[in-house]
Amino acid sequence: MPTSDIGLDKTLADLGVTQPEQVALRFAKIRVHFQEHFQTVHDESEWKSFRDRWLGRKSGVLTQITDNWLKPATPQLKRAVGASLNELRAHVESQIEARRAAIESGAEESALARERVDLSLPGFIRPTGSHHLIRQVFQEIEDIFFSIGFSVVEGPEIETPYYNFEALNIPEFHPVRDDMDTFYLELPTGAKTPLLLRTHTSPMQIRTMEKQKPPVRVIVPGKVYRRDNPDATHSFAFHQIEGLAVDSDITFCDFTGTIEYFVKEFFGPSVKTRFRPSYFPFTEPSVEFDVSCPFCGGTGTAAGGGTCSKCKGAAWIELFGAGMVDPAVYGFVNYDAKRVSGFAFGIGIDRLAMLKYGIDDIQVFFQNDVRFLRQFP
Ligand code: FA5
Repeated sequence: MPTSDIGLDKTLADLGVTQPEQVALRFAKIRVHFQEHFQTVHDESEWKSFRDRWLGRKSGVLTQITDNWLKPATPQLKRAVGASLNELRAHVESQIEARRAAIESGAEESALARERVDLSLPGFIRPTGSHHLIRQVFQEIEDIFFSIGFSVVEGPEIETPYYNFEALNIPEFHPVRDDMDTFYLELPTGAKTPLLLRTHTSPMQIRTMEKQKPPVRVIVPGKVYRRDNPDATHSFAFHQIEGLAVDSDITFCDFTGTIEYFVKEFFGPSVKTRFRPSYFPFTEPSVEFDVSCPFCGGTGTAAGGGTCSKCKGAAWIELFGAGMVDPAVYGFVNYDAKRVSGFAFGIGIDRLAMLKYGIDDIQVFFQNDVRFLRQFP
């Protein structure tokens, strides 16, 4: 209803109001008008225009009553207009405030309703990944060695020739370096020492012994690099786990017992083991460690007859190199070779995993094909 309909644009005299009772009637009409308008206010923007229309300083209804009715009122009517105006103001203000609170809490409730979780709805299935098979094999091996008192240390993949070769009793021009050609880093001219990608985890033997006195019992999992051409059993980046135990009284029997324990835990108790003489400049004596072929049960014959394709009929599979630590190595780390003894081994993880899980091409470990990875959840 426009304000002109309730006479707000006129003075009381213009409206013919001369008695206090008539004033009361006029104000009663305004209350009705207020209530009608009040019903239509439901949200914040409606509330704001409602508030401005009634309480606005310049042209709100209450301002108009003050300006057009109260100020020009005759002394006889002034008191009645003033009293009614005060009552109306109190009513309008309290109603407007109450509606503001109602709108606010209503908005909160509906926001809460929007956020409420319906527990009966089906959940989201988020696919979880799994560890790469190589990581799983590392874990298996680490657990076995943890159980007999070894701990894990890790070291840098970028090494100096000293740690990768010299301190392991492999001087420059030693023929063993041919088998371990690697990648060298481009360094600024004038750099004091070349840097290379380590060819094995054995440098950590030196770094560990430099840092701690015997007893030492560590394994070193990690990535290593060689300039080998990729084929089914070779990669230029692969994984090894080094083992080193040094103490005052470690014998060759401790060495063979530890290795056999590990292999039977890893492949199962029925697997047979054997040592063959070998050569590494940092172990003396050195051995290659073989297991009876787990695929043909150490017979050399495949289940359906014919030669076993895994061991090629040999009945044995070469697993890794190892040996008693060469006394010359102790000289590089200030251990007294007369007082300490120990053993070391270096296991190629990729080939071990291939053996255990029947994988015939090392390259699948690096291709990230999920059809392969999902077979090892
Ligand atoms: C070594 O690397 C010695 N550091 C091991 C060692 C440690 C001997 C401590 C004695 C004492 P070798 O070069 O044989 O040894 O390599 C160890 C294993 O790494 C191999 O048995 C094989 O499983 C794996 N390996 C070697 N070259 C590759 C390659 N290009 N790709 C994948 N695996 C490889």
